[in-house]
Amino acid sequence: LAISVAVMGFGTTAAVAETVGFSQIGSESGWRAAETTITRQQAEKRGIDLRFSDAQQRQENQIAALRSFVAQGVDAILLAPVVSTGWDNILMEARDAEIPVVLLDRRIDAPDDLYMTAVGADSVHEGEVAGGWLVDEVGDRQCNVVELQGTTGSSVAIERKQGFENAIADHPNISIIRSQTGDFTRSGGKEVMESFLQAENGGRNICALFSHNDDMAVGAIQAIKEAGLNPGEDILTVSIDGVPDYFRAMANGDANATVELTPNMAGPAFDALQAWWQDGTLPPKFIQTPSTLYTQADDPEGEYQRRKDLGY
Ligand code: GZL
Repeated sequence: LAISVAVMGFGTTAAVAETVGFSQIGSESGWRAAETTITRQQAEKRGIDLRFSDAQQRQENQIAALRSFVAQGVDAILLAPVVSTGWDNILMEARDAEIPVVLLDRRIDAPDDLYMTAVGADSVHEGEVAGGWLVDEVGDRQCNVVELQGTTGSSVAIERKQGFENAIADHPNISIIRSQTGDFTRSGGKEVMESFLQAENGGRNICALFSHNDDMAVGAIQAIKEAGLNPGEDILTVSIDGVPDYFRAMANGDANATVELTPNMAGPAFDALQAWWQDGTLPPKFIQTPSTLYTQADDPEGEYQRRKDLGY
């Protein structure tokens, strides 16, 4: 049985078992892997046929996947866009095929009629929460910060950086002395942190690390230890995601704070799609997920256990 509904420029045949194509960035971080696991679980429980593609963090692979989903005539597309530009043409092909696109966890620079809605955190706010913690933590003390940036050109790397800079703007005692991408990976975070430590008197000039995600921070913590310093004490660490291994580091005193990002972006995305398939209800253009700060005072061991049950 198929119900044909042509609404607001998106037409679709909402079949009994909808087919959704998911173009996932890759599995560069623990958070990303959890997002994939939870998306599969969310599709399963809704009886949605999920077609999955892992792009190994390459935009051209995502574009090819989207073109394939359009050719298959899927009922909807989920896209976690690795970078924020270069999507207009392929998204016009999806729109011309009347296939709605929902963005997960990152944003794009494109006309907003090219996607139905975007699910994710306010990434500028994430950076502001992280920076705000450091401002409160160091007070008037001079604090040289090193920054591990996420994937170059991704909306989250651009916006988290902006937010952190907003938070420290009125505190001249806090400044970012080095900033480089670690591409959201543990190995990237470790390698770049090693170069920061070597360049900054073995790390003795560094007061704090701001990392755009926990996986890079976990790699950096290893590098700090190998340099003979105590992470979480000699060098404070503040990060974003809230993955189990970072909570474990906080429980051990090796890390200080993180801003949680839910890996369950698919739940709100599928809810929006099902409402639309059901009766043509269109979601808002942005469905915001919360950004909660966790520190060593917030039962990090318990949070570690809770997230192990979450799909990590
Ligand atoms: C953020 C998401 C980021 C995570 C990283 O919304 O896009 O991508 O913070 C992941 O762990 O690589």
